[in-house]
This record gives sequence, C-alpha cells and structure tokens, in this order.
Amino acid sequence: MPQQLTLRVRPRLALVAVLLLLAFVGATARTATAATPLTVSQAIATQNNSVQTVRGYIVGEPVATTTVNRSGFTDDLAIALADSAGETSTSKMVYVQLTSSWRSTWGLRTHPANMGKQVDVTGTLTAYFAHPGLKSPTAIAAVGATPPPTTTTTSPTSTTTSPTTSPTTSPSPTGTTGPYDSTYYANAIGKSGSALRTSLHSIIRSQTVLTYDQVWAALKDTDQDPNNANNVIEIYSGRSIAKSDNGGGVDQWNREHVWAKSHGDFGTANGPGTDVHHLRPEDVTVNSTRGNLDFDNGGAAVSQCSDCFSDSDSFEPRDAVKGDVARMIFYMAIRYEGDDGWPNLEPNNSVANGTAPYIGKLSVLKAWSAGDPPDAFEKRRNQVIYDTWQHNRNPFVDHPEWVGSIWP
Ligand SMILES: [Ca+2]
Ligand SMILES: [Ca+2]
Repeated sequence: MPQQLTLRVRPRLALVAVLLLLAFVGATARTATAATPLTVSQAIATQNNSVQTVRGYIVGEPVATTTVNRSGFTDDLAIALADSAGETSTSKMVYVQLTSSWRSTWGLRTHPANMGKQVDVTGTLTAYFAHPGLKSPTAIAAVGATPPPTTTTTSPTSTTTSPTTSPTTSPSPTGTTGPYDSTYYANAIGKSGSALRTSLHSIIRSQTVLTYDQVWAALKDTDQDPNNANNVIEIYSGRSIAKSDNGGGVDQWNREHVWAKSHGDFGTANGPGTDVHHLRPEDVTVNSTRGNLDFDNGGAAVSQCSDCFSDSDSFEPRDAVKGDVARMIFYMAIRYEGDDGWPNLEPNNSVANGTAPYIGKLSVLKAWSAGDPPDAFEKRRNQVIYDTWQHNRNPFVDHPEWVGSIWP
C-alpha cells in the first residue's frame, strides 16, 4: 500500500515540476520576444487603440471598406497589409494610414514596386476606412533592412499563433525614454513624422546665440578631453590637443563647421555659423581637407586623420564619430527651418550640393547614426551646451530613434 502511494505521487510531482518549468520558460520567452511583431491576423483581432508593431506584406492601396487597388494606384494615402503577399481578400487585410511624412517613401502611387514587400509598421490599432486598421504610424521599415544595432533577431515565420488569440503582452513602445521627456520634450513626446519635426523645431529654436568669438571658449568646455582638462579632442582626427593651441597655424586646432558653412552660405555671423551643436575643434590641415565636402563612405586615406577618407566630392570621418556627425546634421536640419532669417537647412541624398542649403548623403548619415549610437562624450557635450552655453538640446542625441521617424 505505501509503495503504491509513492508511485502514484512521484509522477504527479514530476508532472507539476515539468508544468512549472514550462510556465517559467514560456514567461521568459514571452519577455525576451516582447518586441515580436503581430501578424496581420492578430492585428485585425486587436483593434483596441493600443500601439503595436504589425508585420505583413504590402498587398494594395485601400480606397474603400472593401476595395483595395492592386495596380493603377491613385494616391499615397494608405497601404493594405496581409499575412500573405498574394492575399486578395480584404477581410484578411489591415489598412495602414500613411500620414504625410510616410507618403513619399511608402505610398504606392509613388512606389508601385513596394507591392509585395514585407514591412513592420508601428502605430495605433484602430479602424480605418471602416475596416480593421492601423493609424498614425510612428515607424515603417522593410523587413530585412539594416536593423538597428541592438535589435535581437526574431524569426517571425516560425511563430504561428492562432489569429483568435489576443496577445497577452503589449510590445514595448518604439521610443526610448529620457530624463527630459516630461519637461524639455513634453510637447514632442508621442508625436512622429512631420508633427514631431514641427514640435522639435519649436522647442530647440529657443536658444542663446553665441558670437563667433565665444565659440572658442565654448568648444574648450564642450569638447574637453575627459582624460586631460587642459586639452580638447579634435572631432575627425581624435587627437588630444592643448586648449591653448588654437588658431590658424599648421597643427593648431580651429573651429570646424560640421554643416559646412558654404552649404547655405551662412558664414560665421551669429546664427548657424556660431551654433556649437555642430561646431567642433579640428586640426587646421584636416579641416582644410574636409573643406565643404558632403559626407559619404569611401575615398583615399586622409593625412593626419586616422580612419578618415575623402575623394573629390565627399568625406568620411573615423567610425567613432560617424553617428555624432550624423546627429549634428540632423540637429541643424530641424533647428533651421527658414523661419528666422536663416536658410532652411536640409539633408539630402546628393554629394554635389554646392552652396545650396543642403548636405548629403542622407542615407549614409542615417546608417552612421544607427551604427554609432550616442556615447558618453557626445551626451556630456549636449548637456554642457544646454546647461552653460546655448540652453537648447540636440534631440537626436537624447532620442536617436527620432531620426527614423522624421527621415523614414
Ligand atoms: Ca560616437
Ligand atoms: Ca530645416
């Protein structure tokens, strides 16, 4: 009798242990893959105004509740996603609103070749065209495009979940949080695309404007060598040089305009030409080599600048500051919108901008920003400018993910 009891109890204990283990593994897996996108079927079943990421294939242009154009596209206002690239049943599609900032990249009238592409779209799951939808997207990215550096690999095709099962955990929001979200950036938080751009512009345009002479003192503070308070670090070459060794002589450091001042021809009058968010110490010779070149990968090695390259139309800085350079350009684009007497500065995909208020190459700068996230030097610099000199911030140092929202 006691022996039988033992036999009966042990398997139960083992079963309980296995179940507990499975529950634990399940919970762990769920936590680790919280960012796994929903399928389109799941998105259709989750029309609850939550912000989620949905993965699907672009299958057409919705124009009415049950009408989706698969060719002859009429506009760039919306796209339909489905779990299969060949889907034709509108009941198996989610309709994605393309707010203005997404139209030039994802609209089917402009980009009919996007048909069949697999994308991840983040936005609010709510009805659109009186049909299951996703509105106000904050991110749209082709699956398999250059992933952000910290993205964990997930295999979406291997996780098949019943369409009727609502997810029990919400994917984490696409944005990161920062210490200034509830204060300095309060009006920008939650926005995306052109709304985010407008909001950030009105926030950062309020600043103290320095004179070109004050820039010397500012740079000695903002770019101080963390290992030697008597020195600054030159942006491109990375060399530590005495603060006092500034000027126009060979091997001295001077004030490099990362947004080359000829691109918009703003010179060194108080304004963009004295905005220390993009002014950096650099060796006189290297500064001269960079000149007013646009930024792009490739070229010949640059003298006195390890890991820097240049050719006839572009300059490539060392890897450690590629992201810094990109985020300075993005700051300038949003700070200067043409409403205060200065040119409307914008990045574009050209490397032959001349004196136009543009600088390239946008696609490369975006990759540089993604590949070199803000580091301690760059963050300290932003803080010192905010605390001591200009009292405005570079939003892309605080929220690098905003780059992709404004320049998708
Ligand atoms: Ca960096
Ligand atoms: Ca601008």
